[in-house]
Amino acid sequence: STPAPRSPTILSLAQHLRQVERERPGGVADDLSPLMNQLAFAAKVLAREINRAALAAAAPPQSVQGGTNSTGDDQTRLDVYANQVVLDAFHRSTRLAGLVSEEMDELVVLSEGDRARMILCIDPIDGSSNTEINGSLGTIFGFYRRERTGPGDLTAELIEGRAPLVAAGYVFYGSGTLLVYSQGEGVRSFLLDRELGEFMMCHPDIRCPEEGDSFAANTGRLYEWHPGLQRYIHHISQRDPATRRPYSLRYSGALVADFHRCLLRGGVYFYPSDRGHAEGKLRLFYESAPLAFLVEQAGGKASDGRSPILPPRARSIHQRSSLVIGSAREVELIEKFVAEA
Ligand code: AHM
Ligand code: MG
Repeated sequence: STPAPRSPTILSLAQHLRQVERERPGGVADDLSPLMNQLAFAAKVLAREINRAALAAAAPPQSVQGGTNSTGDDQTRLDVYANQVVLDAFHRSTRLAGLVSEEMDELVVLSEGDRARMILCIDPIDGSSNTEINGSLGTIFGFYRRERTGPGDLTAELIEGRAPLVAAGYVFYGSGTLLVYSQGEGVRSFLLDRELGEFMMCHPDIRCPEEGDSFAANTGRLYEWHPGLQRYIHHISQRDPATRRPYSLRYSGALVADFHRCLLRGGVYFYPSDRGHAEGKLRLFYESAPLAFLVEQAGGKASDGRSPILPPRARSIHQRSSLVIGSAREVELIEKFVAEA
C-alpha cells in the first residue's frame, strides 16, 4: 500500500499558492495566485535594492530626491523606484483591473485587465524615513475584489465599498525579508531564502496574542492627542505586575516593523489624530485596512479608536484614518479610555 501523503515540511510561496488553488478551484485563489507571484517578484527586486539603499542615499547622484506625492509627503528616490517596480510587475497582468499606490495621485486602470476583478492598493515603501539609516522598511498591500468585470468607475467602487478586501499582506525588509499574507483563511509568513531566490514558508498559522505588554506610538505628540489617550499613557506607565504594567515602548518609525512585533508578540500600535494630522496620518486603503484584515484573521483587532477599520469608510482613495491595532484586549483598553474622556 502507498503511504498517505503528508504535508511537506519545506514549502515555497509558489508551491503553497498552487496547493490552495488546487484545493479550492474557482475561488479567489485563481486570481490571487498569479497576483501574489507577481507581488513576490516585486518584493525580491525591492529587497535587493533596499540592501544598498543606505549607500545609494549617501552617494549622489543616485540619491536624487523624488519630490512630493499625492498626499503631500516627501518622496525618497526609493519611493519613486519602488512604485515603478510595482507598476512594471503588474502592467501586463490580465488578473488586475486597477492599481492604487501611495505614490500616484489617481488609480491606474490596467490595459489588459478589462476582464479582471481585482484592484491592488499598495504602499510600495512604508517607513521611507528609515531608508538612509539602514532601518526597517516595508511594503503593504491589499487586494480588493469588484462585484463584476467590465467598464466601471473603479475609484468609486472602492470608496463606496463595492469592492471588498479579500486578501492582504505586507513585506517586512528587516534582518530578513519576510512576506506575511492572508486570503481569509488564517495568516502565513514566508521568509526570502536568498540562495534559492524563493519565499519559503516559516509560519503556517500566525495567531496574535490576546494581550501584550508593549506599545508602539510616536509619543512625541502626546500633548496633541485626545485627553483619553494621554490618560491611557499615564495608565500603562504605572507599576502593576498583575496587568504587566508598566508597558514597554517599542517604536521604529516603520509601521510594518512595529505592527509585526504586535502580531507575533502581542501589544498595540496606534497613530491617532493630532493637531498636525486631523484625520491621523496613515492611509486607509493601502496601510490601515490591509493590516486590519491581517490582524482580524489572526484573532486581533483594529479600530480608529472608536469603531472598526473594516469595512473602510472613505471619501477618497488616499483617505487617512486614525489607527489602533494589535492584541484584542489592548485595542479595547484604548477604546475604553477614548470613550470615557
Ligand atoms: P510613509 O508611508 O510615508 O513612510 O508613512 C507611514 C509611516 C509609518 O510607517 C510609521 O509608523 C509612521 O509613518 C511614522 O510616523 P512618525 O514619524 O510621525 O512617527
Ligand atoms: Mg510610504
